Amino acid sequence: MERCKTKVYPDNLPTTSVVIVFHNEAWSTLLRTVHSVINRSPRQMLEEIILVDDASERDFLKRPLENYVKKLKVPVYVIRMEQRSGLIRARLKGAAASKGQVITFLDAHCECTVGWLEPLLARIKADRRTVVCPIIDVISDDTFEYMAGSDMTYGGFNWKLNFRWYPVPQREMDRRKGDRTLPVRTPTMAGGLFSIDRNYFQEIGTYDAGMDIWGGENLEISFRIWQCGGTLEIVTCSHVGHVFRKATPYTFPGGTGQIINKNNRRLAEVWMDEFKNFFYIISPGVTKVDYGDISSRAGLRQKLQCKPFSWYLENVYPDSQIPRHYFSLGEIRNVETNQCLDNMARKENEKVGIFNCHGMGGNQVFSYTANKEIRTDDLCLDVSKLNGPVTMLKCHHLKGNQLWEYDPVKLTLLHVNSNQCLDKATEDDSQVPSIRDCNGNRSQQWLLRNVTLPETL
Ligand code: UD2
Ligand code: MN
Repeated sequence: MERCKTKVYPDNLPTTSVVIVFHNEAWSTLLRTVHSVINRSPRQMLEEIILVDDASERDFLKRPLENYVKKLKVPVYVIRMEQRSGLIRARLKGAAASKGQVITFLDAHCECTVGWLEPLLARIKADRRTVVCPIIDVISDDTFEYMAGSDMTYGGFNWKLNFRWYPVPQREMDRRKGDRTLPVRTPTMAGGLFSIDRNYFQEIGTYDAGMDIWGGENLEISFRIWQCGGTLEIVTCSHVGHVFRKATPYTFPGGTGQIINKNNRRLAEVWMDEFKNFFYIISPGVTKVDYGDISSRAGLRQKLQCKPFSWYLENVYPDSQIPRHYFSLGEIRNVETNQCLDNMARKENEKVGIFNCHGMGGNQVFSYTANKEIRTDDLCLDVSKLNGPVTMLKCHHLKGNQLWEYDPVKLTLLHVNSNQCLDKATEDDSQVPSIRDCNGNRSQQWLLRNVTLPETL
Protein backbone atom coordinates (compact mmCIF):
# COMPACT_ATOMS: atom_id res chain seq x y z
CA MET A 1 0.00 0.00 0.00
CA GLU A 2 1.28 3.47 -0.89
CA ARG A 3 0.99 4.76 2.66
CA CYS A 4 3.13 1.89 3.96
CA LYS A 5 6.06 3.13 1.89
CA THR A 6 6.32 6.41 3.77
CA LYS A 7 6.01 5.02 7.30
CA VAL A 8 9.00 5.67 9.52
CA TYR A 9 10.14 3.06 12.03
CA PRO A 10 12.41 3.50 15.07
CA ASP A 11 16.15 2.94 14.46
CA ASN A 12 16.78 0.69 17.43
CA LEU A 13 14.48 -2.16 16.51
CA PRO A 14 15.22 -5.54 18.12
CA THR A 15 17.36 -8.13 16.33
CA THR A 16 15.81 -11.27 14.94
CA SER A 17 16.93 -14.80 14.28
CA VAL A 18 15.16 -16.27 11.26
CA VAL A 19 14.33 -19.95 11.77
CA ILE A 20 13.51 -22.00 8.67
CA VAL A 21 12.68 -25.69 9.04
CA PHE A 22 12.54 -28.02 6.07
CA HIS A 23 12.11 -31.61 4.99
CA ASN A 24 13.19 -32.53 1.45
CA GLU A 25 12.84 -28.96 0.24
CA ALA A 26 13.97 -28.10 -3.31
CA TRP A 27 17.30 -26.25 -3.58
CA SER A 28 15.85 -23.37 -5.58
CA THR A 29 12.97 -22.54 -3.24
CA LEU A 30 15.08 -22.93 -0.09
CA LEU A 31 17.78 -20.62 -1.42
CA ARG A 32 15.20 -18.15 -2.73
CA THR A 33 14.00 -17.88 0.88
CA VAL A 34 17.49 -17.46 2.32
CA HIS A 35 18.66 -14.90 -0.23
CA SER A 36 15.51 -12.82 0.08
CA VAL A 37 15.99 -12.65 3.86
CA ILE A 38 19.58 -11.53 3.43
CA ASN A 39 18.91 -9.03 0.65
CA ARG A 40 15.80 -7.47 2.11
CA SER A 41 16.51 -7.25 5.85
CA PRO A 42 18.48 -4.38 7.36
CA ARG A 43 21.77 -6.01 8.41
CA GLN A 44 21.72 -4.64 11.95
CA MET A 45 18.36 -6.28 12.64
CA LEU A 46 19.30 -9.68 11.29
CA GLU A 47 21.11 -11.73 13.93
CA GLU A 48 21.37 -14.97 11.97
CA ILE A 49 19.50 -17.48 9.85
CA ILE A 50 19.02 -20.94 11.29
CA LEU A 51 18.13 -23.72 8.86
CA VAL A 52 16.77 -26.80 10.61
CA ASP A 53 16.92 -29.91 8.47
CA ASP A 54 14.21 -32.31 9.58
CA ALA A 55 16.13 -35.43 8.45
CA SER A 56 15.86 -34.78 4.72
CA GLU A 57 16.86 -37.58 2.37
CA ARG A 58 18.37 -35.49 -0.42
CA ASP A 59 22.16 -35.32 -0.81
CA PHE A 60 22.27 -31.70 -1.91
CA LEU A 61 20.79 -30.68 1.45
CA LYS A 62 23.81 -32.17 3.29
CA ARG A 63 27.39 -30.98 2.65
CA PRO A 64 26.59 -28.94 -0.49
CA LEU A 65 24.12 -26.81 1.49
CA GLU A 66 26.61 -26.30 4.34
CA ASN A 67 29.34 -25.28 1.92
CA TYR A 68 27.01 -22.92 0.09
CA VAL A 69 25.77 -21.02 3.13
CA LYS A 70 29.31 -20.56 4.52
CA LYS A 71 29.99 -18.10 1.70
CA LEU A 72 27.02 -15.86 2.53
CA LYS A 73 27.56 -12.50 4.19
CA VAL A 74 25.24 -13.23 7.12
CA PRO A 75 25.72 -16.09 9.60
CA VAL A 76 23.64 -19.00 8.34
CA TYR A 77 23.70 -22.18 10.43
CA VAL A 78 22.47 -25.59 9.38
CA ILE A 79 21.36 -27.80 12.24
CA ARG A 80 19.90 -31.26 11.83
CA MET A 81 17.26 -33.37 13.51
CA GLU A 82 18.54 -36.86 14.24
CA GLN A 83 15.33 -38.34 12.98
CA ARG A 84 12.25 -37.10 11.17
CA SER A 85 10.38 -35.18 13.84
CA GLY A 86 7.96 -32.88 12.09
CA LEU A 87 7.90 -29.14 11.78
CA ILE A 88 6.86 -28.48 15.38
CA ARG A 89 9.80 -30.15 17.10
CA ALA A 90 12.16 -28.91 14.37
CA ARG A 91 11.10 -25.32 15.06
CA LEU A 92 11.64 -25.92 18.78
CA LYS A 93 15.21 -26.99 18.07
CA GLY A 94 15.81 -23.92 15.93
CA ALA A 95 14.31 -21.64 18.57
CA ALA A 96 16.51 -23.17 21.28
CA ALA A 97 19.62 -22.43 19.22
CA SER A 98 18.64 -18.84 18.40
CA LYS A 99 20.25 -15.72 19.89
CA GLY A 100 18.20 -12.81 18.49
CA GLN A 101 15.74 -10.87 20.65
CA VAL A 102 12.98 -11.93 18.29
CA ILE A 103 12.44 -15.24 16.51
CA THR A 104 10.99 -15.07 13.01
CA PHE A 105 9.73 -18.35 11.61
CA LEU A 106 9.44 -18.86 7.86
CA ASP A 107 8.55 -21.83 5.70
CA ALA A 108 11.35 -23.00 3.41
CA HIS A 109 9.68 -21.77 0.18
CA CYS A 110 9.17 -18.06 0.74
CA GLU A 111 10.29 -14.73 -0.64
CA CYS A 112 10.55 -11.74 1.68
CA THR A 113 9.81 -8.41 0.02
CA VAL A 114 11.51 -5.05 0.49
CA GLY A 115 10.57 -3.60 3.86
CA TRP A 116 9.06 -6.82 5.20
CA LEU A 117 10.91 -6.87 8.52
CA GLU A 118 10.75 -3.38 10.00
CA PRO A 119 6.95 -3.24 10.45
CA LEU A 120 6.98 -6.63 12.19
CA LEU A 121 9.77 -5.76 14.62
CA ALA A 122 8.26 -2.36 15.36
CA ARG A 123 5.09 -3.97 16.68
CA ILE A 124 7.06 -6.26 18.99
CA LYS A 125 9.16 -3.35 20.19
CA ALA A 126 5.95 -1.49 21.07
CA ASP A 127 4.58 -4.48 22.98
CA ARG A 128 6.55 -7.67 23.49
CA ARG A 129 3.37 -9.68 23.90
CA THR A 130 2.26 -8.92 20.37
CA VAL A 131 2.84 -11.77 17.93
CA VAL A 132 2.88 -10.66 14.31
CA CYS A 133 2.39 -12.17 10.88
CA PRO A 134 3.06 -10.58 7.49
CA ILE A 135 0.48 -10.66 4.73
CA ILE A 136 1.17 -13.93 2.97
CA ASP A 137 1.42 -13.32 -0.76
CA VAL A 138 1.02 -16.16 -3.21
CA ILE A 139 3.89 -17.62 -5.20
CA SER A 140 2.46 -19.82 -7.96
CA ASP A 141 3.57 -23.43 -7.76
CA ASP A 142 3.32 -23.64 -11.56
CA THR A 143 5.28 -20.58 -12.62
CA PHE A 144 6.83 -19.31 -9.35
CA GLU A 145 5.54 -15.85 -10.17
CA TYR A 146 4.69 -13.51 -7.32
CA MET A 147 1.11 -12.35 -6.70
CA ALA A 148 -0.08 -9.97 -3.97
CA GLY A 149 -2.22 -11.38 -1.18
CA SER A 150 -5.22 -9.58 0.31
CA ASP A 151 -5.23 -7.33 3.35
CA MET A 152 -9.00 -7.83 3.61
CA THR A 153 -8.96 -11.38 4.97
CA TYR A 154 -7.91 -12.68 8.34
CA GLY A 155 -7.40 -16.07 9.96
CA GLY A 156 -10.23 -18.22 11.26
CA PHE A 157 -11.07 -21.90 11.42
CA ASN A 158 -14.02 -24.16 10.77
CA TRP A 159 -15.62 -26.90 12.88
CA LYS A 160 -13.17 -29.45 11.48
CA LEU A 161 -10.37 -27.22 12.82
CA ASN A 162 -9.08 -26.41 9.36
CA PHE A 163 -7.43 -23.02 9.18
CA ARG A 164 -9.39 -20.77 6.75
CA TRP A 165 -9.24 -17.18 5.54
CA TYR A 166 -12.42 -15.14 6.13
CA PRO A 167 -13.24 -11.49 5.35
CA VAL A 168 -12.03 -8.98 7.94
CA PRO A 169 -15.27 -8.02 9.70
CA GLN A 170 -16.66 -4.52 9.87
CA ARG A 171 -15.91 -4.19 13.59
CA GLU A 172 -12.19 -4.64 12.91
CA MET A 173 -12.30 -2.10 10.06
CA ASP A 174 -14.05 0.31 12.45
CA ARG A 175 -11.50 -0.25 15.22
CA ARG A 176 -8.78 0.79 12.74
CA LYS A 177 -10.93 3.73 11.62
CA GLY A 178 -10.74 2.44 8.08
CA ASP A 179 -6.92 2.73 7.94
CA ARG A 180 -5.84 -0.43 6.10
CA THR A 181 -2.17 0.20 6.88
CA LEU A 182 -2.81 -0.48 10.58
CA PRO A 183 -2.36 -4.08 11.81
CA VAL A 184 -5.39 -6.37 11.79
CA ARG A 185 -6.14 -8.30 14.97
CA THR A 186 -6.57 -11.83 13.74
CA PRO A 187 -8.20 -14.73 15.61
CA THR A 188 -5.69 -17.24 14.19
CA MET A 189 -2.49 -17.40 12.18
CA ALA A 190 -1.81 -19.57 9.14
CA GLY A 191 1.19 -20.89 11.03
CA GLY A 192 4.29 -20.67 8.91
CA LEU A 193 5.30 -17.04 8.94
CA PHE A 194 5.45 -15.03 12.15
CA SER A 195 7.68 -13.12 14.53
CA ILE A 196 7.63 -13.39 18.31
CA ASP A 197 9.77 -12.02 21.12
CA ARG A 198 12.13 -14.85 22.06
CA ASN A 199 11.53 -14.62 25.81
CA TYR A 200 7.79 -14.29 25.32
CA PHE A 201 7.83 -17.44 23.18
CA GLN A 202 9.29 -19.22 26.22
CA GLU A 203 6.91 -17.62 28.69
CA ILE A 204 3.78 -18.71 26.86
CA GLY A 205 5.01 -22.26 26.41
CA THR A 206 6.66 -22.40 22.94
CA TYR A 207 4.87 -25.23 21.13
CA ASP A 208 3.24 -28.49 22.16
CA ALA A 209 6.15 -30.89 21.59
CA GLY A 210 3.65 -33.77 21.63
CA MET A 211 2.44 -32.76 18.17
CA ASP A 212 3.87 -34.66 15.22
CA ILE A 213 4.88 -33.79 11.62
CA TRP A 214 2.36 -31.14 10.52
CA GLY A 215 -0.88 -29.46 11.51
CA GLY A 216 -2.72 -28.11 14.52
CA GLU A 217 0.19 -26.12 15.95
CA ASN A 218 -1.02 -22.96 14.20
CA LEU A 219 -4.43 -22.96 15.92
CA GLU A 220 -2.86 -24.12 19.17
CA ILE A 221 -0.47 -21.18 19.38
CA SER A 222 -3.20 -18.78 18.20
CA PHE A 223 -5.66 -19.82 20.93
CA ARG A 224 -2.87 -19.80 23.50
CA ILE A 225 -1.66 -16.30 22.58
CA TRP A 226 -5.14 -14.83 22.91
CA GLN A 227 -6.38 -16.85 25.88
CA CYS A 228 -3.17 -16.23 27.85
CA GLY A 229 -3.02 -12.46 27.49
CA GLY A 230 -1.19 -11.81 24.20
CA THR A 231 -2.24 -10.26 20.91
CA LEU A 232 -2.01 -11.74 17.43
CA GLU A 233 -1.85 -9.46 14.42
CA ILE A 234 -1.43 -9.40 10.67
CA VAL A 235 0.82 -6.45 9.91
CA THR A 236 -0.52 -5.26 6.59
CA CYS A 237 2.60 -3.27 5.67
CA SER A 238 4.72 -6.45 5.73
CA HIS A 239 4.56 -8.84 2.79
CA VAL A 240 6.16 -12.26 2.40
CA GLY A 241 5.40 -14.63 -0.46
CA HIS A 242 4.83 -18.35 0.05
CA VAL A 243 4.54 -21.20 -2.43
CA PHE A 244 1.12 -22.76 -1.80
CA ARG A 245 1.54 -26.32 -2.99
CA LYS A 246 -1.25 -28.42 -4.41
CA ALA A 247 0.15 -31.62 -2.95
CA THR A 248 2.44 -32.37 -0.03
CA PRO A 249 5.91 -33.32 -1.24
CA TYR A 250 6.62 -35.53 1.77
CA THR A 251 5.20 -38.49 3.67
CA PHE A 252 3.27 -38.49 6.92
CA PRO A 253 4.64 -41.51 8.78
CA GLY A 254 1.66 -43.27 10.37
CA GLY A 255 -0.92 -41.70 8.04
CA THR A 256 -1.95 -38.11 7.32
CA GLY A 257 -5.36 -38.39 8.99
CA GLN A 258 -4.01 -40.05 12.13
CA ILE A 259 -1.40 -37.37 12.65
CA ILE A 260 -3.61 -34.37 12.01
CA ASN A 261 -6.42 -35.81 14.14
CA LYS A 262 -4.03 -36.44 16.98
CA ASN A 263 -2.63 -32.90 16.87
CA ASN A 264 -6.12 -31.43 16.64
CA ARG A 265 -7.36 -33.49 19.55
CA ARG A 266 -4.50 -32.22 21.67
CA LEU A 267 -5.39 -28.63 20.97
CA ALA A 268 -9.13 -29.20 21.35
CA GLU A 269 -8.70 -30.98 24.69
CA VAL A 270 -6.39 -28.35 26.14
CA TRP A 271 -7.87 -25.10 24.83
CA MET A 272 -11.46 -25.42 23.58
CA ASP A 273 -13.42 -26.47 26.67
CA GLU A 274 -16.97 -27.60 25.80
CA PHE A 275 -16.68 -26.13 22.29
CA LYS A 276 -14.51 -29.09 21.30
CA ASN A 277 -17.82 -30.86 20.72
CA PHE A 278 -18.29 -29.04 17.43
CA PHE A 279 -15.09 -30.67 16.20
CA TYR A 280 -15.96 -34.09 17.55
CA ILE A 281 -19.52 -34.16 16.24
CA ILE A 282 -18.63 -33.16 12.71
CA SER A 283 -15.65 -35.52 12.51
CA PRO A 284 -16.95 -38.97 13.41
CA GLY A 285 -14.08 -41.29 14.20
CA VAL A 286 -11.77 -38.60 15.50
CA THR A 287 -12.65 -39.44 19.07
CA LYS A 288 -11.10 -42.88 18.62
CA VAL A 289 -7.67 -41.39 17.91
CA ASP A 290 -5.20 -41.62 20.78
CA TYR A 291 -3.80 -38.21 21.60
CA GLY A 292 -1.26 -39.10 24.26
CA ASP A 293 -0.60 -37.27 27.50
CA ILE A 294 -1.66 -33.63 27.66
CA SER A 295 -1.16 -33.05 31.38
CA SER A 296 1.81 -30.72 30.95
CA ARG A 297 -0.10 -28.56 28.45
CA ALA A 298 -3.14 -28.47 30.71
CA GLY A 299 -0.74 -27.52 33.53
CA LEU A 300 0.63 -24.70 31.40
CA ARG A 301 -2.87 -23.33 30.85
CA GLN A 302 -3.42 -23.47 34.60
CA LYS A 303 -0.08 -21.85 35.44
CA LEU A 304 -0.59 -18.97 33.02
CA GLN A 305 -4.20 -18.58 34.20
CA CYS A 306 -5.46 -18.45 30.66
CA LYS A 307 -9.01 -17.43 29.90
CA PRO A 308 -11.71 -19.88 28.78
CA PHE A 309 -12.49 -20.54 25.13
CA SER A 310 -15.87 -18.85 25.57
CA TRP A 311 -13.99 -15.61 26.35
CA TYR A 312 -12.01 -16.02 23.14
CA LEU A 313 -15.18 -16.53 21.11
CA GLU A 314 -16.90 -13.59 22.73
CA ASN A 315 -14.07 -11.08 22.60
CA VAL A 316 -11.64 -12.10 19.90
CA TYR A 317 -13.76 -13.99 17.38
CA PRO A 318 -17.44 -13.02 17.71
CA ASP A 319 -17.97 -13.87 14.03
CA SER A 320 -16.53 -17.34 14.64
CA GLN A 321 -17.87 -20.31 12.71
CA ILE A 322 -18.44 -21.94 16.09
CA PRO A 323 -21.42 -20.12 17.62
CA ARG A 324 -20.89 -18.86 21.14
CA HIS A 325 -24.59 -19.38 21.93
CA TYR A 326 -26.87 -21.88 20.28
CA PHE A 327 -30.16 -23.67 20.70
CA SER A 328 -29.19 -27.04 19.28
CA LEU A 329 -26.24 -28.96 17.88
CA GLY A 330 -27.24 -32.20 16.22
CA GLU A 331 -29.70 -33.51 13.69
CA ILE A 332 -32.74 -31.74 12.22
CA ARG A 333 -35.41 -34.39 11.66
CA ASN A 334 -38.66 -34.16 9.71
CA VAL A 335 -41.65 -35.34 11.78
CA GLU A 336 -43.61 -36.83 8.86
CA THR A 337 -40.86 -38.59 6.92
CA ASN A 338 -38.37 -39.11 9.75
CA GLN A 339 -35.60 -37.99 7.41
CA CYS A 340 -32.80 -35.63 8.38
CA LEU A 341 -31.20 -32.58 6.82
CA ASP A 342 -27.89 -33.69 5.34
CA ASN A 343 -25.20 -31.63 3.61
CA MET A 344 -24.55 -34.72 1.43
CA ALA A 345 -20.86 -33.68 1.40
CA ARG A 346 -21.93 -31.03 -1.08
CA LYS A 347 -20.07 -27.77 -1.28
CA GLU A 348 -20.72 -24.11 -0.83
CA ASN A 349 -23.46 -22.73 -3.15
CA GLU A 350 -25.07 -26.15 -3.57
CA LYS A 351 -28.43 -27.31 -2.27
CA VAL A 352 -28.76 -28.78 1.19
CA GLY A 353 -29.96 -32.38 1.07
CA ILE A 354 -32.28 -34.63 3.03
CA PHE A 355 -31.61 -38.29 3.77
CA ASN A 356 -32.36 -41.14 6.16
CA CYS A 357 -31.15 -40.23 9.63
CA HIS A 358 -28.03 -42.09 10.72
CA GLY A 359 -27.35 -40.49 14.10
CA MET A 360 -23.60 -40.43 13.45
CA GLY A 361 -23.12 -36.69 13.22
CA GLY A 362 -20.83 -35.74 10.34
CA ASN A 363 -22.87 -34.55 7.37
CA GLN A 364 -26.09 -34.51 9.43
CA VAL A 365 -24.88 -32.07 12.07
CA PHE A 366 -26.55 -28.69 12.09
CA SER A 367 -26.64 -26.02 14.73
CA TYR A 368 -29.60 -23.70 15.22
CA THR A 369 -27.78 -20.72 16.67
CA ALA A 370 -28.81 -17.88 18.97
CA ASN A 371 -28.55 -15.66 15.88
CA LYS A 372 -31.23 -17.85 14.31
CA GLU A 373 -29.03 -19.30 11.60
CA ILE A 374 -29.11 -22.95 10.63
CA ARG A 375 -25.46 -23.79 10.15
CA THR A 376 -23.39 -26.74 9.22
CA ASP A 377 -19.77 -25.80 9.78
CA ASP A 378 -19.13 -22.45 8.08
CA LEU A 379 -22.15 -22.73 5.77
CA CYS A 380 -25.65 -21.42 6.49
CA LEU A 381 -29.01 -22.44 5.02
CA ASP A 382 -30.02 -19.64 2.69
CA VAL A 383 -33.10 -19.04 0.52
CA SER A 384 -33.07 -16.21 -1.99
CA LYS A 385 -36.37 -16.66 -3.79
CA LEU A 386 -39.93 -17.81 -3.12
CA ASN A 387 -40.37 -21.60 -3.11
CA GLY A 388 -36.67 -22.25 -2.75
CA PRO A 389 -34.22 -23.80 -3.34
CA VAL A 390 -32.48 -24.02 0.04
CA THR A 391 -28.77 -23.59 -0.56
CA MET A 392 -25.72 -23.62 1.68
CA LEU A 393 -23.83 -20.33 1.56
CA LYS A 394 -20.96 -18.95 3.61
CA CYS A 395 -22.56 -17.52 6.75
CA HIS A 396 -22.66 -13.74 6.48
CA HIS A 397 -23.91 -12.90 10.00
CA LEU A 398 -26.31 -10.31 8.55
CA LYS A 399 -29.55 -12.27 9.08
CA GLY A 400 -31.30 -11.47 5.75
CA ASN A 401 -31.85 -14.66 3.74
CA GLN A 402 -30.14 -16.70 6.46
CA LEU A 403 -32.66 -15.89 9.21
CA TRP A 404 -34.89 -18.73 10.42
CA GLU A 405 -37.47 -18.63 13.19
CA TYR A 406 -37.96 -21.95 14.99
CA ASP A 407 -41.26 -22.35 16.80
CA PRO A 408 -40.70 -24.92 19.57
CA VAL A 409 -44.45 -25.50 19.93
CA LYS A 410 -45.53 -25.72 16.28
CA LEU A 411 -42.11 -27.19 15.40
CA THR A 412 -41.91 -25.08 12.26
CA LEU A 413 -38.81 -23.51 10.74
CA LEU A 414 -40.00 -20.25 9.24
CA HIS A 415 -37.77 -18.57 6.68
CA VAL A 416 -38.43 -14.99 7.74
CA ASN A 417 -37.64 -13.12 4.51
CA SER A 418 -39.91 -15.25 2.31
CA ASN A 419 -42.42 -15.94 5.11
CA GLN A 420 -42.40 -19.61 4.02
CA CYS A 421 -41.77 -22.82 5.94
CA LEU A 422 -39.14 -25.52 5.51
CA ASP A 423 -40.84 -28.65 4.18
CA LYS A 424 -40.00 -32.25 3.25
CA ALA A 425 -38.57 -33.20 -0.14
CA THR A 426 -40.41 -32.31 -3.32
CA GLU A 427 -41.77 -34.92 -5.74
CA ASP A 428 -39.22 -34.15 -8.44
CA ASP A 429 -36.16 -34.39 -6.17
CA SER A 430 -36.42 -36.70 -3.19
CA GLN A 431 -33.00 -35.64 -1.87
CA VAL A 432 -33.58 -31.95 -1.23
CA PRO A 433 -35.99 -30.28 1.21
CA SER A 434 -38.40 -27.67 -0.09
CA ILE A 435 -39.72 -24.34 1.09
CA ARG A 436 -43.46 -23.63 0.81
CA ASP A 437 -46.23 -21.49 2.23
CA CYS A 438 -46.81 -22.48 5.85
CA ASN A 439 -49.79 -24.83 6.13
CA GLY A 440 -49.48 -26.60 9.49
CA ASN A 441 -48.81 -30.03 7.92
CA ARG A 442 -46.63 -32.55 9.70
CA SER A 443 -44.18 -32.35 6.77
CA GLN A 444 -43.39 -28.83 7.98
CA GLN A 445 -42.56 -29.96 11.50
CA TRP A 446 -38.94 -30.47 12.53
CA LEU A 447 -37.23 -31.84 15.62
CA LEU A 448 -33.96 -30.16 16.54
CA ARG A 449 -32.07 -32.77 18.49
CA ASN A 450 -28.80 -32.53 20.34
CA VAL A 451 -26.54 -35.39 19.41
CA THR A 452 -24.92 -37.15 22.34
CA LEU A 453 -21.30 -38.03 21.89
CA PRO A 454 -20.02 -41.58 22.23
CA GLU A 455 -18.97 -42.83 25.66
CA THR A 456 -15.28 -42.98 24.70
CA LEU A 457 -15.07 -39.26 25.45
C1 UD2 B 1 0.75 -24.27 6.78
C2 UD2 B 1 1.86 -23.36 7.26
C3 UD2 B 1 2.93 -24.21 7.90
C4 UD2 B 1 2.36 -24.95 9.09
C5 UD2 B 1 1.17 -25.76 8.61
C6 UD2 B 1 0.41 -26.42 9.73
C7 UD2 B 1 1.94 -21.23 6.12
C8 UD2 B 1 2.33 -20.51 4.89
N1 UD2 B 1 2.30 -22.53 6.18
O1 UD2 B 1 1.07 -25.30 5.87
O2 UD2 B 1 4.03 -23.43 8.33
O3 UD2 B 1 1.98 -24.06 10.10
O4 UD2 B 1 0.24 -24.96 7.95
O5 UD2 B 1 1.19 -27.29 10.45
O6 UD2 B 1 1.35 -20.63 6.99
N2 UD2 B 1 8.36 -29.53 7.46
C9 UD2 B 1 9.32 -30.18 8.22
N3 UD2 B 1 9.08 -31.46 8.65
C10 UD2 B 1 7.92 -32.11 8.36
C11 UD2 B 1 6.93 -31.44 7.61
C12 UD2 B 1 7.18 -30.13 7.18
O7 UD2 B 1 10.40 -29.63 8.50
O8 UD2 B 1 7.76 -33.25 8.77
C13 UD2 B 1 8.62 -28.17 6.99
C14 UD2 B 1 8.39 -27.93 5.50
O9 UD2 B 1 9.53 -28.27 4.76
C15 UD2 B 1 8.05 -26.44 5.48
C16 UD2 B 1 7.37 -26.23 6.82
O10 UD2 B 1 7.71 -27.33 7.65
O11 UD2 B 1 9.22 -25.64 5.38
C17 UD2 B 1 5.85 -26.15 6.68
O12 UD2 B 1 5.35 -27.24 5.95
P1 UD2 B 1 4.46 -27.04 4.62
O13 UD2 B 1 5.07 -25.98 3.79
O14 UD2 B 1 4.28 -28.36 4.00
O15 UD2 B 1 3.13 -26.52 5.27
P2 UD2 B 1 1.96 -25.61 4.56
O16 UD2 B 1 2.55 -24.39 4.00
O17 UD2 B 1 1.15 -26.47 3.70
MN1 MN C 1 4.54 -24.03 3.24
